[in-house]
Amino acid sequence: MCAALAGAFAGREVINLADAAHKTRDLSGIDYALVWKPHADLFERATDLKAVFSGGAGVDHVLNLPGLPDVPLVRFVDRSLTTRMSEWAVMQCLMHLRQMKAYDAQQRKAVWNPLSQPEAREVTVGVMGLGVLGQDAAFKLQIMGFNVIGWSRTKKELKGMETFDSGALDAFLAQTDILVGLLPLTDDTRGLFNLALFKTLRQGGALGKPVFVNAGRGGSQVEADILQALDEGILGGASLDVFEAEPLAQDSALWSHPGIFITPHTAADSDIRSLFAHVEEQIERHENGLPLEHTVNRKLGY
Ligand code: NDP
Ligand code: OXD
Repeated sequence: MCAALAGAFAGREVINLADAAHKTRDLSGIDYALVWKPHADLFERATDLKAVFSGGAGVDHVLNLPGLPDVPLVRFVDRSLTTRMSEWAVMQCLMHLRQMKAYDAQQRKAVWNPLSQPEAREVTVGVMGLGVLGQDAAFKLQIMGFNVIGWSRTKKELKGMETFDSGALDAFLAQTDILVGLLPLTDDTRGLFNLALFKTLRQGGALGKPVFVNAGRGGSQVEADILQALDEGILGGASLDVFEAEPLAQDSALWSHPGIFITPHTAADSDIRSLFAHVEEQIERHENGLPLEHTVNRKLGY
């Protein structure tokens, strides 16, 4: 981070609080804070903040920071992060479409056994969350040939895509073969991906059984229910990048389940230089009297 900081925020004083030398430094008079997992006393010390910037696209844990001041909270929105997330979502959907778990198991046993191969257009991918990440992923999944539908709190009009608002969840799930979760963690989305929901996904589509893919937040999924759904044949597979508790415990049964792909919350890393450029741009806007972009609605929690 230090190397990236060296070229950032030209003409401004920057205090890197990861540097122990600033442990007791007076932070009153500081205008902006960029945070991810800050010291517990940050907001007691920085009493004059004009805006807080989240180091990530998700803000669930930032909203829970003790003493978070009532100033605009800006989240990270970035082309590179968005592109990486779409790469991950498309890759996971293709891995399930092309039965890569089964082929990997066969390869380990030197088994030559071609499996049935549906085409992407026979498979409906339902994307939950049609924000910055969900929309980009949805369009790129369409380009790969999947039939893509989407669900969000407020209904979206997206070219060539059937969309649903939050009141039409059951109709959306009933058509979905691969469910892709790109939702923020809020009071409304906590525990949403549970056994009851998995049971309402379409059974008997081109993949045989539905698949669950999640890179939103682990707090939205019930991991015991994912395992149960896989073991009872309600789900045919899963891809998880986020977990109820991170890092995922060594003894979690998710690690060794033959139907699950696991990545360690790396679907879309924040590029530090892009993050600093985004914060710099927003500060410039603010100081030029323009509205801050990507501000969080604290009532909605995202
Ligand atoms: P946005 O805020 O742009 O989009 C959020 C979407 O979720 C919107 O479409 C919103 O609906 C929808 N939504 C929120 N609450 C509900 C609800 N209760 N019911 C239905 N839809 C709802 O967020 P991003 O797309 O930028 O990011 C999504 C999440 O991805 C982040 O919050 C973060 O948790 C996660 N993330 C994960 C990363 C990783 O590496 N695994 C990296 C970056 C982000 P509406 O459009 O109506 O407002
Ligand atoms: C984010 C994340 O929210 O990395 O940016 O999960």
